Amino acid sequence: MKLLNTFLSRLVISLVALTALQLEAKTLTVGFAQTGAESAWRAANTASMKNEAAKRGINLKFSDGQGKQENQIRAVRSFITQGVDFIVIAPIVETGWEPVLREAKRAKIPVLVTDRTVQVSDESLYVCFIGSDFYAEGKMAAEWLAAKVNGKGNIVELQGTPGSAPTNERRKSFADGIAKFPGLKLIDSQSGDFRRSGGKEVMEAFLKKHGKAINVVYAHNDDMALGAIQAIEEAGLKPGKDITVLSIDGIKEALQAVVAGKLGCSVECNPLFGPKVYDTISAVLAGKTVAKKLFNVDTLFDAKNTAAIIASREY
Ligand code: GZL
Repeated sequence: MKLLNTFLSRLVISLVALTALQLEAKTLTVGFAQTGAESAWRAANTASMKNEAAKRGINLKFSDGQGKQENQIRAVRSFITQGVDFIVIAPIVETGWEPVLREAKRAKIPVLVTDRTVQVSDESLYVCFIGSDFYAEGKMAAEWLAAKVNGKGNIVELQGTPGSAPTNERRKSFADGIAKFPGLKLIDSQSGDFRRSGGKEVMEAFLKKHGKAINVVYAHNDDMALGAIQAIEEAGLKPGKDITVLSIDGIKEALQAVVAGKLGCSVECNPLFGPKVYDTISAVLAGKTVAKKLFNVDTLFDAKNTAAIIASREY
């Protein structure tokens, strides 16, 4: 009898240990190389990725690139060494990713690109892209402006991070959009690096250089637009009256500026795609085929439609 009890208790212990091991084995580990913490949009994007991972019991290894590609590449190499199940990258700039993506492929670790696109010669180096269509955003902004100012005005542009996909595409599509209106002239363009302080400093310089010749400010993101609005007011001018300001992202503080009449419009660029990223990772690990590019749907917010929705905005 004693022998049987010993055998049974040992059987129970090993079954519990096996179950624990199996449970441990099932915990998904994802390495996420984020660009940095340059804007309110970025903070919302990071929160979405972290909160959703916690909700799903995913072991998220998070790395803040602090605005430098070399930090991101170092983080990806560390994820490979750690043997994570999946790697997610929000690439600061479009180029320079091929070598480390090949290392991930050799290690048989799938990579998902979010937020900003990469330029590679071999698209199989990443599973798919999840983010917004930056070209469409710039086009929507240009079309809104042309209607707002009847196709006439001198524009200064606040560009985002040099070499980043949103900067490249928002600049090109806006230029393509205003090209149809000879009365709309781009008189100056400079990077504020997607930062509020950058938008304010560059706008102060534009005001010194161009003064009252400026009719429009086109900012590649809301943080820079809000910085520019501050500079315009400090110069004794009225944003929304003396100068039309338009931007992209749709953060709540920008929508409040739209309602206040200081910001003409903000084209949404929704950052809350944590759920979509993890759903896609689960689908890929389950052997399902996913589309190469999964674009988020973005809306333009201006005086006509912002007041009604602002309370419900999550970021
Ligand atoms: C867009 C994202 C951009 C935002 C900025 O998807 O990469 O970077 O427009 C952010 O606010 O800094």
